[in-house]
Amino acid sequence: MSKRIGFAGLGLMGSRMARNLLKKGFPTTVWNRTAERCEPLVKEGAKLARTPFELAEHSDVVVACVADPAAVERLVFAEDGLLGAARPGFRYLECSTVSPDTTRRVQAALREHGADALEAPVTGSKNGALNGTLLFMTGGETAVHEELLPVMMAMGTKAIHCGAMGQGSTVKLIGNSVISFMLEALCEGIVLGRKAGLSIETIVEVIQASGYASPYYAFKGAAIAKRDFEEHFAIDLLVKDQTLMLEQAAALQAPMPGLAAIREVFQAARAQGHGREDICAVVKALEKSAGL
Ligand code: NA7
Repeated sequence: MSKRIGFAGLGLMGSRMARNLLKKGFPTTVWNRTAERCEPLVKEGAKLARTPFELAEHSDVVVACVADPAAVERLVFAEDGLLGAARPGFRYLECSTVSPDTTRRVQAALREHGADALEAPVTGSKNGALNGTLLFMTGGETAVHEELLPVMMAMGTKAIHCGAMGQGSTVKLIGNSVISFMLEALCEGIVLGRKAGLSIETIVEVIQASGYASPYYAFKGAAIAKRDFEEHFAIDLLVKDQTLMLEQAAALQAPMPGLAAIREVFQAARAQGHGREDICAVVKALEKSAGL
């Protein structure tokens, strides 16, 4: 028998991930802070939960994909939170990108009720969520990873177990630090190149023919060339991750001077009103500084 799934958080990522679970035949119940966002999935066969508590009551596994640590706090620990319905055997799959401290705290609280959690932040953004090709990086018990693998494989194609609870979130934050550097470097190059009279296409063509080619440069370079800033992954959310990474860096006394500087460029883009645009809209902040 398929596990009964509860899905919390029907944003850009979660709505697409929940749809894949439904399509693969998992009995699915959904909850979202703004209840109207549940309507399309309910029309497609999902059940509706009024609270996270009710969601957990009707599910064997709750999958969460919410914005940030505050959202996880609300989902799990609020008076009507899912913790109240935790019981032996209940599982929580945390797909949001949050801090390792948050996922460890959630796991400890669930374990007091005989339940357990696996953190499984994802990469692949909107298209990966839509096509069911996400990569999961997990933290938690190996046995829980194995147990929840069929649920993850309904939404993605690969899951790498990174270690104990907290390690999945840490790897995810490292990954988002790396793409921050890659994207900001590309955007600085594009802005300078344009001032020097080069086309974006020529810059990207040379990068892609070189030893430092990456599908990421092709994807984001093409979007910038078309001025297509529709959200795949919002600047607000990347700044949230950069901040979580810098907090962890401070706690571990591991300086990240590059990331600290790059975050300011993304902060400038937010201040200019681009927070809900795709992360490649950071080019607009650099264009503005360069007088383009
Ligand atoms: P979105 O599209 O911004 O969606 C965020 C979701 O989180 C959405 O369902 C929100 O509900 C929910 N949310 C935000 N704040 C809260 C609080 N305080 N309480 C409960 N629910 C909340 O983000 P993405 O789908 O792109 O990304 C989701 C995660 O994956 C994030 O960690 C990324 O970094 C990776 P709403 O509809 O606004 O009521």
